[in-house]
Amino acid sequence: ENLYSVKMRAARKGKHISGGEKIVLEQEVESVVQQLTIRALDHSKGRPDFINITIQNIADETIEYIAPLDITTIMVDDYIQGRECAVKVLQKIGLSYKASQTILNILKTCNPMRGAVLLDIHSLERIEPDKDRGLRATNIDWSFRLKKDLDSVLEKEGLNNSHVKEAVALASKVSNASGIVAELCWSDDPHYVTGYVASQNTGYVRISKLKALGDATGGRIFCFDASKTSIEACIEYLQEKVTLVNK
Ligand code: PML
Repeated sequence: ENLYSVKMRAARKGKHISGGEKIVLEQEVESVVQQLTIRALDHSKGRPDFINITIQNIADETIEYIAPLDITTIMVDDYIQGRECAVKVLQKIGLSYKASQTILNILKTCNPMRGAVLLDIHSLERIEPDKDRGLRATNIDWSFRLKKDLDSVLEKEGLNNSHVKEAVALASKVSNASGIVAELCWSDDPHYVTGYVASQNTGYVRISKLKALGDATGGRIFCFDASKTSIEACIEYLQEKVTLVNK
């Protein structure tokens, strides 16, 4: 199979606005470039003055296939309740109450970045090498062979939107990285208030409201346990390994 990675990022005055990535067959490259261009030009998050699209061929033998995390959804009345719920799920994963609160507070206050915060769960320090850019988990998508099936499965569950699809693929890779014990995420899209906590032991736990409508803060926190592996190995896996998720 001839596969290509297509990546888009859009910025204004050097600040991240939006991004996206797909791994597709050669014949899909053109339409995916168009789709990602439309997303980049969506002005709801501000008009970009810079759009970068890269197209790169991927060697078959470098690809890793993984299973997706199971998805559950918790409905909450408002984001206050949602955030309490997120702290509980983080504690269930094994993080202390203090660590869980710290994780939540960082996401509440961090500026939208291209990448994620990498947080050491023992020192509670941010350890991503580039604090402005964050750590980008990239080279991830659903396996093209099964995409149609996936759409019908997600549709039945009322989950067939690009936020969910992209987030589940990414969280499945992130939770598979050695050293990562949990992830907390909500979107920086002001119109999208659902977020999640993910880990190998809980799966992908969606929480219906994690922020107020209109709030443009959001992003991802990857929680790292340094006793398990080196930071370098973890970062290398998250950024470089080409991972396709199979349903
Ligand atoms: C994003 O698209 O920016 C992140 C969305 C995370 C939640 C997706 C969901 O499960 O609804």
